[in-house]
Amino acid sequence: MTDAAAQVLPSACPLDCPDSCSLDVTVSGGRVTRVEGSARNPVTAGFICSKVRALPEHLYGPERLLHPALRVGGRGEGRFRPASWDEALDLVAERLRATVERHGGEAVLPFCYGGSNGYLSQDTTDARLFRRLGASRLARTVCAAAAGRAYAGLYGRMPGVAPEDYVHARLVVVWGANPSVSSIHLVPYVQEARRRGARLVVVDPRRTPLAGQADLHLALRPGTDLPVALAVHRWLFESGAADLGFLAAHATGWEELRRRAEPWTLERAAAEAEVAVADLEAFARLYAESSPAVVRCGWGLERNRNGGSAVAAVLALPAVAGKFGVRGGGFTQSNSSLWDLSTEDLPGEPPAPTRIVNMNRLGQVLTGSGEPPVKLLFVYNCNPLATMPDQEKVRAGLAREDLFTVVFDQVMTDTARYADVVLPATTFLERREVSRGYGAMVLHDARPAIAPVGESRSNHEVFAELCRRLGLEREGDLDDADALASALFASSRRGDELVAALAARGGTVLGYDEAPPVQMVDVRPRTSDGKIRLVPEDLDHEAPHGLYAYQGDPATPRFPLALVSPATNRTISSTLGQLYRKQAALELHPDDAAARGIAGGDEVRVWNELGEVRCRARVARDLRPGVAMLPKGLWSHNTLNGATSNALAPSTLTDLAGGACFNDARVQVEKTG
Ligand SMILES: Nc1nc2c(c(=O)[nH]1)N[C@H]1C(S)=C(S)[C@@H](COP(=O)(O)OP(=O)(O)OC[C@H]3O[C@@H](n4cnc5c(=O)[nH]c(N)nc54)[C@H](O)[C@@H]3O)O[C@H]1N2
Ligand SMILES: Nc1nc2c(c(=O)[nH]1)N[C@H]1C(S)=C(S)[C@@H](COP(=O)(O)OP(=O)(O)OC[C@H]3O[C@@H](n4cnc5c(=O)[nH]c(N)nc54)[C@H](O)[C@@H]3O)O[C@H]1N2
Ligand SMILES: [Mo]
Repeated sequence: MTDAAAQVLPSACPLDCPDSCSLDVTVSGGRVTRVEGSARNPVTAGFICSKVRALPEHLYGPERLLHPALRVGGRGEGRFRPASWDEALDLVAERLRATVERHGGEAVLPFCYGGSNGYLSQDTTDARLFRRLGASRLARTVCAAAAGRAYAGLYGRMPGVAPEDYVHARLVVVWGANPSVSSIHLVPYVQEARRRGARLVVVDPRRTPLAGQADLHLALRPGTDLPVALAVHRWLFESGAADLGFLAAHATGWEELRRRAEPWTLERAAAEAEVAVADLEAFARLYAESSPAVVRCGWGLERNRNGGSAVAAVLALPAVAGKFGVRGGGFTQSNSSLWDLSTEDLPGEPPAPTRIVNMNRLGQVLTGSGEPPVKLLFVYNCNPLATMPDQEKVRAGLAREDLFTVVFDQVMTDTARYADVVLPATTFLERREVSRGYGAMVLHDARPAIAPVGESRSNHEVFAELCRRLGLEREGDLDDADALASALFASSRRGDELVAALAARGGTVLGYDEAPPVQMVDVRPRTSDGKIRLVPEDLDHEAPHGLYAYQGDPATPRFPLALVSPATNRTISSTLGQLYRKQAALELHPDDAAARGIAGGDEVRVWNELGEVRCRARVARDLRPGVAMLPKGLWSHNTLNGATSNALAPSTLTDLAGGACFNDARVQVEKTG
C-alpha cells in the first residue's frame, strides 16, 4: 500500500565519511519514515550504508534528547530533570559569565569535533561566542591531523584521484584504509578496475575484505609503514625506476628523500614490518611497472608515533615513481580542498591568541595542574568519553565536582551522562546544512526535511542565543542558517554560480565539469613555488627527530600485543552507537589466543598501564600474530566493564601535528571466564 501523503525530499549525509551521500528522505505526517540513497551524487549510485538507513531510529528512538535537562543524580549516573530552554540557557550563560570573571576566559574549554561535517554547524556562531569570551582554543587533532599536515606539506592539499577514476587504474593500492566499512562506495570502483584487469595491493595489518581479494597483501606490523614506504623509495632509486625527469621538473627535496631512505633496504624494512622480503620486493616492482597506479592513502597508518612521516612517505611514492599525469594515476588522501569555501569570516570575530589545548590531552588537561585549570567544559559535535585517548583520565576529569560540563548533542551519549546541563541538538534532517565530500567530489546544500524533533535546536541558533544572553552580540552578526550559508557561498570565487547550480540540481553539485581532475594536469600542488616538496622544511623542523625518522615499536615484555581500533560497519565514530547494543569482542590471532589458553567466546581482560577492558574474545584468522583488535566508536554498553579500546589508547602524539596514536596501544590479555 502506498502512502498518498508521503513526500520524498532531497537531502545529503554530512556525517564523517568520505562518500558524502545524496539522500532521498521519505516524510509522512511530518515524520521521516525512510532514508535511501539517491543518484544526485553519482558516487552514491542509489545505495547507502545500513547505519544511515537506520536514521529514523536515531531520530525517534528512546535515547533521543527532546528537551534541555539538568543533572539531578551523581556525575555519570545519567539522571536528569527536564528544563525549559530559558532555564537551561540562563544557567549556562550565568556559569560562563562567572567562570570568566573568577578564573579568566581560558578556564572555559569548548570541545567539538566531527559530529557534523557540515559547514554551518561548526566554526560559526560557536566560534563567535568562545572567541568573545576569550576561551581556550582547541587543537582538533583526534583525526587526520598528521595525515593532513603531511598532505599540506608535500602537495599544498592538491586534490586527489576521484573515486570514479579508480576504474582506469591498472594497479590500486589500498594503504591503511578499509573502504568496505569506512567508504563503501569506493569498493564498486575498485571491483570494476579489477574486472578490467587491474591488480590490487592492500597494506594493512588485518586481512580486510579487500585484502582478502588482493593480489598482494602486505600484513605489516602497525606503525611500520614508514620503513616499508622508504624501502620502496630506495628500491625505485636503486633500480632506475625513479622518474628523475619528473622529479627535476616538478619536485624539490628528492635527493634528500633518497638520502633518508638509504638505510632502508628491503631486507631491513621487511624485518621491521615482519613481512616477507619477497612480498615487499614484489610490491615495489609491481608499483614501478604499473600505470595508471593509484594509492588510496587512508588514516590507519597515521594513528601512531610515525604517522606524519609515514603518510608523507606514502604520498611521495607517486612523485618518485612518476605516476601522475594520467587518469587513474596518483593518490587520494582527502579531496575536500576541491572547494574554495571558507568559514573564516562567519564568526564575525577574529581568533584571539588564547592558549591552545590539544584535544588528545583532554584527560590530562582535566585532571592535571594546567594553568588556569579548566572549570567549564562545553561539549558539542563530539562524544569525548567514547572517542578520545586515555579514557579513564577523561572519565576522572568529567567526574570532577568542580567542573561544570555542558553537553549539546542529539542523544544521551556516554559523555552526556556526566553533564550538568544537557542541550538537545537537531540532526541534519531538521535544519539546513551545506556540506562537501572528502572522497566524493560533491557539494550539497540540503534544506530541512522535517521540523526539529522535540525541542531540539541547531548549533548556530544556540550559540547565537548564548551570545545575546551574555551581551556579546554585535551589529551585523550572522545568526541564522540562511545568512550563514549566503556568507559561506560569498567566500567562494564562484559562489553565485554554485548557488544557482545547487538550486537547479536538487541541492547537489559535482566539483568538475566533464571528468574529474587529473593530478598534475588539471590540478597542481598548491605550495608556494607550485612544486611537490618531498622534504618540506617546516615538517622537517616540526618532527621531533626530523621528517622520515623512524621510531621503534612501543611494545614491552609486559604489554607485547599491538591493539588496533579501526572503524566498523556499525557506527560512524561513536555516532549511532546507541543503536548498536551488542557486546563487542576482542579479536586475537589463533596463535596469540592459544598461547593464553583463550577460545572464542571466553571472557577476557585486556589491559595496560592506562586501563582495562573486560569483554568476550573472538579468534580471528584475518589478524596477523601479535596484533589484536577492538573497534573504535564503542559505547560503555558494548563491553562488560563499560571501558572501551580508548581506555587502552595512549595520549602520546604523532610526529607531526599532535595527532592521536590510538594504534600505539600495547596490551596484555588474559582469560577471566
Ligand atoms: N562505518 C564507518 N565509516 C567511517 C568511520 C566510522 O567510524 N565508521 N569513520 C570515518 C572517519 S572519522 C574516518 S577518519 C575514516 C577512516 O577511514 P579508514 O582509514 O579506512 O579507517 P580506519 O578504520 O581508521 O583504518 C583503516 C585500516 O587501517 C588499518 N591499520 C591500523 N593500523 C595500521 C598501520 O599502522 N598501518 C596500516 N597500513 N594500516 C593500519 C586497520 O586495520 C584498518 O583496516 O572513515 C570514515 N568512515
Ligand atoms: N580507539 C579509537 N578511537 C578513535 C579513533 C580510533 O581510530 N581509535 N578514531 C578517531 C576518529 S577518526 C575520529 S574522527 C573521532 C571522532 O570522534 P567524535 O568527534 O567524538 O565523533 P562522534 O563519535 O561521531 O561523536 C559526534 C557526536 O556529535 C553529535 N552531533 C552530530 N551532529 C551534531 C550537531 O549538529 N550538533 C550537535 N551539538 N551535536 C551533533 C553526535 O550525536 C555524536 O554524539 O574518534 C576518534 N576515536
Ligand atoms: Mo576520523
